[in-house]
Amino acid sequence: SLDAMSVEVERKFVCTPDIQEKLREIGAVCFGQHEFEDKYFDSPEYHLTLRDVWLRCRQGSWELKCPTQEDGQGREEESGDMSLLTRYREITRLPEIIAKVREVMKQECTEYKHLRQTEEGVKDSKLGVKSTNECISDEGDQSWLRQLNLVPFAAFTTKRCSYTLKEEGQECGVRVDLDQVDFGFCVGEIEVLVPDGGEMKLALEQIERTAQSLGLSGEKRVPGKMDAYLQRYCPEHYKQLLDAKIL
Ligand code: V4E
Repeated sequence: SLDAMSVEVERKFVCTPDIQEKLREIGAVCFGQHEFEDKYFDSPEYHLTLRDVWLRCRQGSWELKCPTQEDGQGREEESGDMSLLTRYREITRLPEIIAKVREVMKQECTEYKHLRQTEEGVKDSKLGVKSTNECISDEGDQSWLRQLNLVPFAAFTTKRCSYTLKEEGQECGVRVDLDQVDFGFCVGEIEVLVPDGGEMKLALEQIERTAQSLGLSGEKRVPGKMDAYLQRYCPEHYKQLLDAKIL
């Protein structure tokens, strides 16, 4: 995404063999096919992902996906197809990513302080040693990862076909991605990027309409690339995320 802070509203769907034909029928235009590698990072204790925070490096570009403030407030009434939608704030500027990661790790420290070992307390106190600016003064320097005790937990390559669907009179278009990952898994995504302060309701309606015109109503929650990856390669991490109701 180009915005430094925007909300990605997304609905995943199961790819059927006729999906490309259906996309053509509803006027979706394929605007490119590309391949990229994603590497995801977390602390060994999964401080980030257990809070539904996802730090990744895609072809050298960093991105942090975090739950939006609205999540958990007023979403309980959402039922049926609406519950298939996910909303994440996407942060793409490195200083902001680092600040947010620090904040999330501190939250965890405060809430679980009484359960913590002395050793972890010492480690936590190191988080604030260097200023954000010092950490990223050298381009390509990834000392901030070490300082925050972040290690890779997943890496995979995706082949993506991207489609756009521009409805008449609408500012931002709907995008549909068909993803195929290197460990043998496919998933489709309908998404709208809502810029900071943009209209959320419109995005939700656009996604709903697109899903319906693709004949996708009545599906249950669809596992994404990460679900499939963790289930296969990191069963312990996967179980913790299921138990925490993150996945
Ligand atoms: C947010 C999230 C994860 C990180 C990967 O996010 P996703 O949008 O699935 O990846 P991708 O490659 O399509 O990113 P893009 O190219 O659009 O930037 S892994 C799990 N989650 C949470 C999550 C969830 N709980 N439920 C659903 C349906 N999706 C994601």
